[in-house]
Amino acid sequence: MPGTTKPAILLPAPVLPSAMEALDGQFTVYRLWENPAREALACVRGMAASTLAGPVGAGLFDQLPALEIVANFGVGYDNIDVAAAAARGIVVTNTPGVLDEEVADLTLGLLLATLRRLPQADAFVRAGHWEAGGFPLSPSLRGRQIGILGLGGIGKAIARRLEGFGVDIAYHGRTRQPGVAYRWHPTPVALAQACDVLIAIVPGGQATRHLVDGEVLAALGPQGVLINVARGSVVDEAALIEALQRGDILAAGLDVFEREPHVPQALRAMDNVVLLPHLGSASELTRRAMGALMVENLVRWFATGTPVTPVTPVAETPFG
Ligand code: A2R
Repeated sequence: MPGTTKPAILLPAPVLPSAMEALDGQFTVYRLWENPAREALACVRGMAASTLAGPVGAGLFDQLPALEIVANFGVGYDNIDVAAAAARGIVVTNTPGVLDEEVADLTLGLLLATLRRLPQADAFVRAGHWEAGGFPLSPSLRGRQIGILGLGGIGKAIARRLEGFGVDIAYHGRTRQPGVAYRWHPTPVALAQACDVLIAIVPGGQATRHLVDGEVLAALGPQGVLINVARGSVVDEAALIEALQRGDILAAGLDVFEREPHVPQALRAMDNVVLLPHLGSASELTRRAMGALMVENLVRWFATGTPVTPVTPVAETPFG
């Protein structure tokens, strides 16, 4: 029958309309939320995943015996059990590179908003308080030492921008990077001790769970500012709330949370935090580019057997 030669793929949750259209053009698409028949799932060879679709692991793989590839919408793939995928010979791809500059832009915006208290100042004007007196003076970015926790593609894009701001930059990763001029610190605590702004931009998953804990926050110090644009799991949220309440650190700018979209009431009630609903790559332009790369990974896999951006095999599963 014409048309049945298109590979069958599964969508666990809706994706961007532009990506949906491209997928419908290239594949026979089964939508999990429409409860496709078991026989349909048996012929599914590809999957388009995202953090919105929930965890993708052995449970789902067991229902998809013909699955060859999981193409993730996003650079972080802590939503996918890559070890379970590898054990079944399933290829996993992500969307690195196309969002680095966008996430870095957002990070600088969040950093400045947190230090100069821009959302609080906007609320001040809207509430009509300006006519009764000026807005209190804010902390500053001037003279600060910035620590980047995870100097990868996005971390470097953040660092490039920070160079223009004339601030000191240091970093921590598991290894010192050859050819990088920024100071490397061997542990997150050592980085936090040397800095008064800590920007978390490591991948999520078990290996980085609570990398920023109470000890790291204490090391950041009473003038310290934490910016988290990585994953909620990277920061011990309970320890962060305590550190902010006790004045162990000054302020925080958070784009990600441990149980998104739940944001603890304690954080929502604080005046020294800026809270965003996971906006990192969330512009129309960049989300379209991510969708196109996700689709291209599937198309290339079925056409050539070589996806564009396979996830680099890792020693330990980032599945958290
Ligand atoms: O550890 P290294 O030298 O491989 O450096 C990587 C670092 N990293 C870690 N640092 C400390 N402890 C760890 N357990 C650890 N695991 C990884 O994070 C590297 O410098 C950086 C990750 O860089 P990329 O793989 O280029 O990721 P990209 O595109 O910058 O995105 C980072 C994350 C995503 O996975 C999403 O969760 C979020 O940003 O949007």
